[in-house]
Amino acid sequence: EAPGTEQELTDGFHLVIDALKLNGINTIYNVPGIPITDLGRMAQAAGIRVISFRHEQNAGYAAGIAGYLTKKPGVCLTVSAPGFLNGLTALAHATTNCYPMILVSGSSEREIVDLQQGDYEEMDQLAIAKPLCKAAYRVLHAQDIGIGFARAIRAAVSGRPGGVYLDLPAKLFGQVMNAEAGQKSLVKVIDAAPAQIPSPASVKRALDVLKGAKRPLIILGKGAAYAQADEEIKSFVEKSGVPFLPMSMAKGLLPDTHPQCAGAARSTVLKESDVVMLIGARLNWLLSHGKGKSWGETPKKFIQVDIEPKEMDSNVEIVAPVVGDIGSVVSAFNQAMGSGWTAPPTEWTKAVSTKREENVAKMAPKLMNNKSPMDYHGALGVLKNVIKEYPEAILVNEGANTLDLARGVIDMYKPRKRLDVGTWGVMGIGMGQAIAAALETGHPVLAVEGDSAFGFSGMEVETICRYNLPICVVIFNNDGIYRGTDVNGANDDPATTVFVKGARYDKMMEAFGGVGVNATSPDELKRAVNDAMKSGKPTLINAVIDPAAGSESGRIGNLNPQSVLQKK
Ligand code: OXT
Ligand code: ADP
Ligand code: MG
Repeated sequence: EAPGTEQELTDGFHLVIDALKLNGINTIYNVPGIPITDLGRMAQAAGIRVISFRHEQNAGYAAGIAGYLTKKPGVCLTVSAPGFLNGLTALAHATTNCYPMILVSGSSEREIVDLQQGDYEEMDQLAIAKPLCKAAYRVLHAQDIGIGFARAIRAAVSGRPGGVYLDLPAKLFGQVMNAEAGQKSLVKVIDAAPAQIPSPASVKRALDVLKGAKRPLIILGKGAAYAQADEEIKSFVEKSGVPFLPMSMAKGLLPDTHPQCAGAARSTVLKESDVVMLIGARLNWLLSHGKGKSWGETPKKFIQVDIEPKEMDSNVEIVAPVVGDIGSVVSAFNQAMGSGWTAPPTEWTKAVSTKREENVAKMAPKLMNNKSPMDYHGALGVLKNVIKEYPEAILVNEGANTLDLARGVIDMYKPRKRLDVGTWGVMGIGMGQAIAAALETGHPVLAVEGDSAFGFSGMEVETICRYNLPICVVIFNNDGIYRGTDVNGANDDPATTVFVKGARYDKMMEAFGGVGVNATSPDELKRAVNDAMKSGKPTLINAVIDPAAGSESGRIGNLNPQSVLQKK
């Protein structure tokens, strides 16, 4: 070759990394292997934080919640077929929960897959991913990598956020092209999630309905928390004087101790309200579809604020739909309300606060229960005080009784500090969400886990130790699912819902160099959690809970199908 004619080259590996960096994506959650091991190494060398997990599902849950916390798509990177499938549950979960996430999977070669000739980890991944996400794309040529990532990023965060699948066949990574042309082929996504301004007529209609209410209620959902319009929402709620009910992940958007919070008067406000404004919350099963017994006899008018027009009238009639992004809608509300807004009748607000105080007072003595083994309330009383003392800490929570009781007992004070099982009530989000929360926010994490729930992602305690993350896992160990007392009367096999009695989960943490503690009383629990919060060391506390303390399916036992036949 004559001097001066050699051209600078780039390849698929580097174009993927450059596309991520150009778009401000600085973390990848992954499990390495063919064909993406080198991609991870090179990304790490290029300054991207590459967090390696023990199972793709946990990496995927981490990416999904990272998207929720940051409004940037969380990226999960997996190998082909089995790795892809492991990550797919998390992608579907992200889509269901409206978290922006991109699952990037290496895949086998098209020509072999399509002829079904049995390639290494052969699978038509694109076709399988499609129904489970918002959008799915495949990139075949290095010069299209920039466009592929741009489409994926825009699809994940614009409109209703969700999961996107990006298929990268192995051969793509090794393709070379001219470096300058490669650089030019990359796309920095401009205004990936554009403001969606509500129509003035819809804003007026909504406020007119709210104004006409005698017993209004605002329900805040995790869409409102996601929107990061915290100040606007707070001033709207306060200016309106309307009681608000936070869905579980919207707790803390305004403090649970706020005088207008109706969290502790849930059934009263659902039954007795006459106008309900939903902000970033769907009328799905968690709200009994907006009808039936839990909504009582009082006729309701629903106002709904959501970015997704198709959400309106999905379960009941919405008399005032407001389609737009929550930040824009709520600031339009604030402007239109001016200073002349009248608070709802004190008869109503008084009734709500009286009920709330009653419920809080009823619960208070249970939280002081000092007995050993602990019951849920005795243990949760301790953790309630920990979050009060460390309001910046992020609470991750899963289980059945462990979830439902912690949700009620532990007050949250700041937005996006409570991360839980979401719309599907899925077990297994625990360690993935805890890891991403620690990495993305830099704040300490308290993960409150049922012993069953923890088992779905427990191997990631090694990951927590490897990255030395400030995560304190508290396992509510009641020897099983819901309760540890079930007995199988038919043979010697254990009952289907029980685990090894007296298991010591704290030893798992010790195996990897973290701090393990066995806590049998509230005092021991308190000491151990406070030590963990102070030291920031990876800690796992095995909190011994009375196996008889829980109830079947926690607060949702009514969802278990029943037959009139009682055959066993
Ligand atoms: O107003 P009223 O009087 O009604 O009172 C309410 C509030 O006003 C009041 N309250 C308060 N009082 C006083 N003070 C305060 N601060 C306060 N705050 C509230 O308390 C009551 C109740 O309030 P709440 O909770 O707001 O209201 P309610 O009625 O419960 O709300 C309804 C719902 C539906 C919104 C709520 O219940 C909810 O959000 N539920 C979510 C439930 C959920 O998602 N559960 C998880 C799934 S369960 C099951 O599926 C499990 N599995 C199967 C499985 C799953 N899920 N996933 C996979 C991948 N595989 C399998 C399994 C395996 S759970 C599970 C494991 C369970 O075992 P563990 O060992 O992990 O856990 P343990 O049970 O601990 O053993
Ligand atoms: P929860 O479980 O807390 O009730 P859901 O997940 O059911 O909340 O509902 C969240 C809703 O918020 C979804 O309908 C989604 O379209 C909507 N949403 C998410 N982000 C925004 C946003 N920035 N602006 C408006 N709506 C949003
Ligand atoms: Mg349990």
